[in-house]
Amino acid sequence: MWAKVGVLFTALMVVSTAALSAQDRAAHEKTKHEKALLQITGQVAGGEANLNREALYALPPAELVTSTVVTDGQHTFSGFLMRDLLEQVESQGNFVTAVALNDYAVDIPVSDFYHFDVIVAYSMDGKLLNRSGKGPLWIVYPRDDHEELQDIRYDYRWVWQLYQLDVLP
Ligand SMILES: Nc1nc2c(c(=O)[nH]1)N[C@H]1C(S)=C(S)[C@@H](COP(=O)(O)O)O[C@H]1N2
Ligand SMILES: [Mo]
Repeated sequence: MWAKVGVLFTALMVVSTAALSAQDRAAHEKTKHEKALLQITGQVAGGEANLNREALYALPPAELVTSTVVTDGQHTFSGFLMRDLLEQVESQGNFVTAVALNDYAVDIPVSDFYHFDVIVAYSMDGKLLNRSGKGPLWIVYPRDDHEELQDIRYDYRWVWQLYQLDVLP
């Protein structure tokens, strides 16, 4: 009797997994086990938040078409708004130190994220950003929409290979 139930359960599991495309199945498995892509520390709820890909994708999606100083022509970036992220973690800060995998770090005033639709991008032209490119996460300003953003003072805030935001008072 119990052996038969076991066989039935195994059969159901095979059927439900088979309903997913190979691609979705791989994405699902990866997301489940993936460690945090973005670490947020400092003036946030609980003092720290670690967000994996699944948590980042749960934020309202935002898209931005712009040229950059390091690529040719215009590109479509997908991600989420920096202000949505900071509100999600209940930020109380006025500055964030954005830290990259290559140890590059820069302080950015939080006011930037309210004056402009600055996004944290995880894909460019429909392709996920990876570490050998500017990924996994890249701070992207709506450079083409605002002349004042076409300035070196803003260029250095476009942190690529972003992995940590330290929220400062
Ligand atoms: N991770 C990371 N992001 C970075 C930098 C960097 O060295 N590392 N340089 C910054 C600076 S100074 C500028 S002007 C822009 C463009 O830099 P790049 O031409 O070196 O890509 O990216 C910014 N983001
Ligand atoms: Mo720079």
